[in-house]
Order: sequence, then C-alpha cells, then structure tokens
Amino acid sequence: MRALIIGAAGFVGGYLIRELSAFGWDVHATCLPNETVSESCPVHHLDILSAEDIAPLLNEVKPDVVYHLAAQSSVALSWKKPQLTAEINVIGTINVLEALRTAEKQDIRTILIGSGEEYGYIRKDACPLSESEPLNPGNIYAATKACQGMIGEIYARAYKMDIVMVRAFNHSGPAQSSIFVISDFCRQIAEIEKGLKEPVISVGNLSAKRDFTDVRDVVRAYRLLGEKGVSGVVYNVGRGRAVDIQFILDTALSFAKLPIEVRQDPNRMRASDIPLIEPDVSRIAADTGWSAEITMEQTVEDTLSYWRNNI
Ligand code: A2R
Repeated sequence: MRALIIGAAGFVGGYLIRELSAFGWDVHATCLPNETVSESCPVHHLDILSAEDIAPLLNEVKPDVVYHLAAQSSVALSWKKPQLTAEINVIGTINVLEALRTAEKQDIRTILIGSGEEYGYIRKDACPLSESEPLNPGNIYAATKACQGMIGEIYARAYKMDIVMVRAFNHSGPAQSSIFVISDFCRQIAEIEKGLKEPVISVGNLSAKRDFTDVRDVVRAYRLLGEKGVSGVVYNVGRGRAVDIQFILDTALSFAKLPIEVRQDPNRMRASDIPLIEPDVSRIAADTGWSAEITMEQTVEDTLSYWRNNI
C-alpha cells in the first residue's frame, strides 16, 4: 500500500509515518516549504491553498490512500483568524478533493481527519456521542471541521469517491504542544524538577471530563481505517471512556520527583466548559477491530519523559 500524508509536519504526521512504515506501507509525506517532517520518507512541499499543485503530486505519487491532516488546528487561533481557518480547513479540503476527483488514478481512498469538537454544545445525556448525533459546533475551528466532513460526505455520494471521515477526540503523547492539557501539566512538572519554576502547578477546571487517547493508538486507528474503513462513513476515534482532568493531574503528579503545590489559575478556567464529552466508539470497533490499548498512565509517563529530555 502506498500512502500520501498531506500535512505531515504536525503532531500526528510523524507518528502516522512511523505506524504505516512499520506495517510495510510505502509512505510519502507533504509539508509546507518552511516546515520539516520528523520521520524519514520522501517529502514533497505542498500548500493546499495552491490548488493547481495538488493533482500533479497525486499523479506523481499515485497513492492508494491519502491522509488529509493539513489544517489550521488551533481553536484559539481560529477565533483570531477565522478567515484563514476557513480558507485552510474548508477551501483547502475542497482543493484536495477536487484534485482527487480529477486525478489520473481513480481508486484512491481518502481519509479526512475531523474532530470531536464538531459535536460542540451537546444535549444533556447525549454521551456517549454516536456519529449520528447532530453537530452543534461551538467555535470556528469546530465549524470548519464539521463543514469539511459534510463536504467529504457530499463528494463520496455525488462522485462515488472512496472517502472516510474521522472525528478524532482529544489525543496526546510525547512531543505534543503544551497548549494541550496533558502536555501542559507534564511540561510544568519537568520545569519544576529542573528548578526553572517554583514548585507550583497552575491548573484550570479539574472537574471537566474528557476522552483522551494516546496518539500512537490514534494513528493505528487511522491505518486500520485506511485498510478496512467503509467508504462514505464517519468514524469517532477515541477511548470511549472519559476521565476528569483531576485524574490526569493526579497521574502526572504521581510521577513527579518532588512535592508540588496545585494552584487554580482563573485565566485557565473557561466560562462555558461542557461537563462531559465522551464518544461512542462501537462503529470503528465493529468495522476495524480497533480500540485504544495504551493506558492514560503510560501516555502521561511518556509525555513527562519527553519534556524531561526536551526542556
Ligand atoms: O500551521 P502550521 O504551520 O503548523 O502547519 C500545519 C499544516 N498546514 C498546512 N499544510 C498545507 N497547506 C496549508 N495551507 C497548511 N496550513 C497548515 O498542517 C501543520 O504542520 C499541519 C497540521 O498539523 P497540526 O496542526 O500539528 O495538527 P495535528 O495535531 O497533527 O492534527 C492532524 C489533524 C488536523 O487536521 C487536526 O485538525 C485534526 O487532526 O484533529
């Protein structure tokens, strides 16, 4: 199998290259001209906003599966730059789908990576969220990803293209940006251990329950969806068992080498935090046999050792 991973310089891209290569896939990757890809494989420069560059690349690489990871993936930035977010996540995706529609090779499977954020302001008692739950996005990023998924479904139906849609819930692991909670806690602990910060960890709302999956499990799900996912179908990717942020904090602190005080930071509290977000993951289990295997403890421990080695 030959894969083309579009947007491989981000957090997930390197892990996906490693996963597919380990299973004997021939992997090509793209990144923006100013980026680098962490794993070794043939790399092509591509900006998905340059629509005319995409089809020639598809005709050169002739992939069996395209993984579309390229995105403006920050919720915070999506508030500040809504037009840019819509341009990359919606117009960029249409550019990719149009290139696939007109490519010389016509049996390419496309995996569009969306987000659990698409469910947004969910109904009370809606968890676990099945893929048929109405989408009610609460931010610009989420709205663009919901739009990406809808357009993917339309292309699959109208043009009989082989497209699989993913709604990925929170994922984490070594090398993730510390704007995300597990990485944030681990980074703070590593800084404290190195004496770079007083022994106080700043935290936000600890009672919100979220569903976390190790990025290494997530890319295994993406490989299996490339192999066994059903065309035109949307899949939740997550553990299917939410935990509160307090549990993550306690787990991270249990690995700390010295006592650390916990302090609530009002700047980290969000006014409209949804109490529980948890996906129903029975569809991906039924169609591919996938379920999360790596424990949260392992993810936290590995993320902490990453920060200990990279501060
Ligand atoms: O924004 P940058 O400079 O970090 O670059 C991102 C890149 N990207 C683009 N690639 C091609 N053409 C563009 N016009 C363009 N704009 C941005 O896509 C970054 O290197 C990559 C996405 O990686 P991350 O932001 O690290 O996302 P991650 O965590 O790897 O998630 C993969 C996918 C995304 O679609 C997320 O929205 C979804 O999973 O959850």
